[in-house]
Amino acid sequence: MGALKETLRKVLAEENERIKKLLVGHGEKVVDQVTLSQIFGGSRSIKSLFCDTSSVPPEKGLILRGYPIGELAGRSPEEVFYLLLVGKLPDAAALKDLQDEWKARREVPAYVWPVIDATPIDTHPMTVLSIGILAMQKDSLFFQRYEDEMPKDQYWEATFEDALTLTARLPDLCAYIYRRSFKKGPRIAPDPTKDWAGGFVHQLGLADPGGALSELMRLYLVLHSDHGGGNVSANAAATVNSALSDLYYSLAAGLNGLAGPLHGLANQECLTWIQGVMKKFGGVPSVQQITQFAEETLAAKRVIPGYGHAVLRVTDPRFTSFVEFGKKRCPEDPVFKTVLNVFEAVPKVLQKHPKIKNPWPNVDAASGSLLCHYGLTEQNYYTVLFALSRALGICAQAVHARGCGIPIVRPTAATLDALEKAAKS
Ligand code: CMX
Repeated sequence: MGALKETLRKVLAEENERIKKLLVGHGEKVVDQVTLSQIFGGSRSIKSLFCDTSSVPPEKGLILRGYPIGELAGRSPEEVFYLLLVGKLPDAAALKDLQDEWKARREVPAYVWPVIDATPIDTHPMTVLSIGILAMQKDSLFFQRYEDEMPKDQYWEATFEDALTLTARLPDLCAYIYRRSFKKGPRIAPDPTKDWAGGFVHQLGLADPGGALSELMRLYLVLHSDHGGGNVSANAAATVNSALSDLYYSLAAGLNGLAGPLHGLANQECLTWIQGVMKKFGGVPSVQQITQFAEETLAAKRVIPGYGHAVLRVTDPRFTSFVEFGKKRCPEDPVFKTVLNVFEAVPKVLQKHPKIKNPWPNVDAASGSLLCHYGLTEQNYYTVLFALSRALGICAQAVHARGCGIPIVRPTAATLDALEKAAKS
């Protein structure tokens, strides 16, 4: 891993130089302003964070290190993790280096399994994942080295080591959570011949003749890897990490945010909603029937999962990539066909409500239908897949934040009195 670490050292030195230059003479430059509505509106669109791994222009969607996400659809999670860390795709040697490193570190320590086994079997898989990550916290190199008086300029190296170990171990941990939660049998040992996604599918123990599920998993793990710095999971993890809580604490914090139904849990909710409409109409519902069902959902003051977004104002390109996969691989699947009909019906329903700023599908609108098609039918598990992927972005962001010396995050909260005074002034 020496080569990747040395490349990162150079990349971080250049990044720091750019930040230093930017701040000299421009430190007081105003880049945004804050309105009262934004303070009461979830801080939407205020530019107050720094994140260089990816960005989400509202009219385009996710861009990872300059690559629109659709262009990365054929890549592996390993390549994307390298890209997030270093800013460019790896050559063959660098890719092999990272794959070998992940393989060497992938075994979850034996003390973790009894911790997992102590949770009630009906505990949500996201809770079990969070517990599993925190159970490994004692292995944090950052934590240990901080206790040994690590100097500040080495924070990023210790964070990088934790990032590699954590991301290497997660497939094993996540696969066991699946096997245990859904009574699929004992843990399956890692297969050293497989890549990160293929090895994970192998450990899930699902049939994968022809490798289509592994291909879908590769796509899934690429598409969910990062989404800028302001989303709940990235933002929560970055805030916690800025207190120099190590990556185990920070990742668990971020993933706890991902477990919310307005964020990552929406992919589980989305499949449940789709199954609800299919059940009601006895098969693949027509666009008209879905329209009626969607209007009933809104009338019941519920959200339609998989639609809308806090930033995006177009169809999420990650949804488009999943749809392209489905059209190629399983166009006749009834759940997938329903997803396409929902795409025709729901935006028109949402557009009738001007308060809904984005009527278009997000990443969660199609993935469940594809997972179901390949036998991964337990939707309570879907956010764990999202988490496995999002860990790549969270870890890469933390390495850069510590490498750039970003201080503890501490915005100021105003009282109602102070805001009323500001409104009058
Ligand atoms: N169905 C019904 N109502 C919706 C809606 C949807 N899909 N999307 C937005 N709205 C509503 C909001 O609930 C809000 O209502 P209130 O004013 O009554 O509170 C109103 O429209 C305005 O919301 P907005 O400004 O358009 O959207 P927000 O930035 O507040 O919220 C999001 C964004 C994603 C939470 C919202 O669109 C939503 O709840 N979508 C469904 C859940 C979902 O798919 N989440 C996954 C997002 C992707 C991810 O992070 O993983």
